[in-house]
Amino acid sequence: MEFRTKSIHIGEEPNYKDGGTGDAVVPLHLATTFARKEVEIPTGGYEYSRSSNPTRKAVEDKFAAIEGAKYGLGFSSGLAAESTILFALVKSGDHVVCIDDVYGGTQRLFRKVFGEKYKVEFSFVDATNAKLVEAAIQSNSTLIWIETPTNPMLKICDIEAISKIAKAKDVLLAVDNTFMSPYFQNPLALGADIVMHSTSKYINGHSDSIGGAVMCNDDAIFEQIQFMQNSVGAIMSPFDSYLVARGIKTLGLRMEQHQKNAIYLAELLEAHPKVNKVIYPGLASHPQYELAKSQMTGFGGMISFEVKGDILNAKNFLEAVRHFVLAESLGGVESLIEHPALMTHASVPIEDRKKLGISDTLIRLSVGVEDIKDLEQDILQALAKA
Ligand code: P1T
Repeated sequence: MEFRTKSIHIGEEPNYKDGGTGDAVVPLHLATTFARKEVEIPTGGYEYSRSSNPTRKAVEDKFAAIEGAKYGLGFSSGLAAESTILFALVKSGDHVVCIDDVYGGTQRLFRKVFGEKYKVEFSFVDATNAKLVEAAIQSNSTLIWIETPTNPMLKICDIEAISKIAKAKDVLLAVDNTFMSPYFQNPLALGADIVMHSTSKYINGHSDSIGGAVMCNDDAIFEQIQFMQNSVGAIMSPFDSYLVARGIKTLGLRMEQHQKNAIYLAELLEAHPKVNKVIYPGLASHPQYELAKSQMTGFGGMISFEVKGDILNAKNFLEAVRHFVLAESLGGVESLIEHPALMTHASVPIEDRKKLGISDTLIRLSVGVEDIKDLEQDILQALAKA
């Protein structure tokens, strides 16, 4: 099956068996527990909803299908998915190599929780250079964690090259694929061991559900993560599973429109006199444009750019837009705009932000699927006020 067919049909095959009603859409199963006819056998295959739930199973089957994976798991947030991966696969005294420009919340989780509290060692490196990843690997390294493209600098890592290094050094590679969604990039096919998504973004796509997903192919990795998920209880609720399953059905359609609008606006911004620089993987000016074309099937809907001037010019712009909602998060049908240094990446130490290029004039756009004429007008009138 092709992507859009899978995203609609997998996990929602009508059930006519044993008096099943043949729902064309997965029902919302709110039951926390499931009755059995015999003491030792769960009659319908389900026991207790923390361990597994029919609505969650439907969305988990979709997660696996759209990433081309054997297994999918649904979590209560992207960070819950990340925490569970680390609890399952990393222990105190282990070392993790992480890309430097990682989402601020991920960096906080790694440094403050796993680093300071559980004594896991981290090296934050510029993983756009695979050699730096290789050089950072130590005898106690067990995991490499990358985001590509990164949040918010849209740096791109060579997944295939890093996966070869990981295999040679017997270290696992996990990729946060939130920015591209499974429609534009499939890290498992490029050699990654684990893929993670914040489903709060493109996968759900409507800014009305916080969730996370993990996909993998290896039986042992899956069993460890599933065991940990059931043990710590970081599960996607039935209602969120229902919403996310619904969102996935239009993921392909939405990603095409996000990208179309983003390409248009990236070119508009790049040519504008009040703009310093534009970072978008689909622009020939992006330093890894060739790599982007080779490992992704599209460029997505995220743009970062700097307005000319100082923080006041940036604030004027941010407060002047009308159709772009000034808010954290990304990947919804509505366009969002934010200031990484003051909002999503405020928890990243200031020296690190400076090194990464998260400046006071950097603005991040999550380009929605609205009519491009309205978005264009909005950007132009706000730039006039910047
Ligand atoms: O918010 P949550 O579902 O827990 O996902 C965390 C997360 C993980 N990975 C990436 C790449 C992310 O962008 C996020 C969340 N990011 C934002 C809220 C943001 O505005 O960037």
